Amino acid sequence: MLLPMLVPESSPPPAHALGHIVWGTDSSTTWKYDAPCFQTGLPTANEKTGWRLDWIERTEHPATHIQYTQAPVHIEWKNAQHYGFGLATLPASANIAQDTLQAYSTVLALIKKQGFPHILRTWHYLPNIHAKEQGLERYRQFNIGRQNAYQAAGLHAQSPFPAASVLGCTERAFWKMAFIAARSPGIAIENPKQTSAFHYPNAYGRTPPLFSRALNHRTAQHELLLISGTASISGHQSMHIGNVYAQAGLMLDNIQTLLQSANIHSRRKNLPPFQIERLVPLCYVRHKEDAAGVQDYLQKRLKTQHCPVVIADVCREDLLVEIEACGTLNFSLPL
Ligand code: 3EB
Repeated sequence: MLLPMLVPESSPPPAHALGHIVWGTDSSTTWKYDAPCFQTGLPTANEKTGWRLDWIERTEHPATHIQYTQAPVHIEWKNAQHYGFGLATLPASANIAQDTLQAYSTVLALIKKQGFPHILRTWHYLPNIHAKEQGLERYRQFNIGRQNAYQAAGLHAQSPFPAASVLGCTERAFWKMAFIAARSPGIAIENPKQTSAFHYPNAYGRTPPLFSRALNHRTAQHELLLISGTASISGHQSMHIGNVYAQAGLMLDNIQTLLQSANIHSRRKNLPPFQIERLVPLCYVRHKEDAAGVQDYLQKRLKTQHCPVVIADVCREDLLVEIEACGTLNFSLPL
């Protein structure tokens, strides 16, 4: 069973985590992690502490933790029974499509060799995401590299694309991706109110973004739901341009619609389904000034204790806010 746990960065890391993602920085914490740790460098907006997402697989199965280099790509990888978590890094070149192809190809080959060929979730924070490179936005160049890598690996249109988050960041030196992979494939969940990203029209780039809106993955003990970065998009169109609260509203409506789709597919018919209040959320806002108000709005509507808000460039220039989420249904727990 894979459990996501969101904690302040100041909490001690749990034993046996497969991986960690840290948003914000708390210079007073210097944990030594026994698993790949993605220090995203994205700042939290209005909080002193950083937030850390710990991925924990509940299993007796011993873990394998390796460092793998195929220059210039370096991958740190840790797996247990059903799941593994990885962090891929390479020095950024002047060609993000090439970097993306190279990094993905190395990752896809490594996870196959390790016995976890199904990539379920990716997190990307790309320097200068809206800047142009050879006349084309870097995000679009990234999409070209990602598609080329899937094609080269023969994965194109075969198993579902992973759930993903792609945002801009300020760190310039490295191309980085954190990812989760599994021994068995996930089930793609799409949003009937949004065009599937892999079917976006050419206006958003000649190479579409290859990700699923959400991925459901199950073992005998549980169901895992991994929801991609979700924004104020209806069909394929950005909505409520310039209005961050209206965007936040539609983005949560999109999460609700995705949950309905996920619950139709869920195996757990007679038990409580995935519920928005029980998900682990993480929100991105483009402008620092919007962070506190958006956080307040989200915590009221999500009824959650805490929704971290970090500052990042959402990958469509006209969008101001985006949210991702994940959650687990545990079959063995009475509810
Ligand atoms: C969107 O829905 C907004 O390129 O992998 C969100 C999540 C977005 C993932 C990706 C892009 C990606 O199109 C942007």
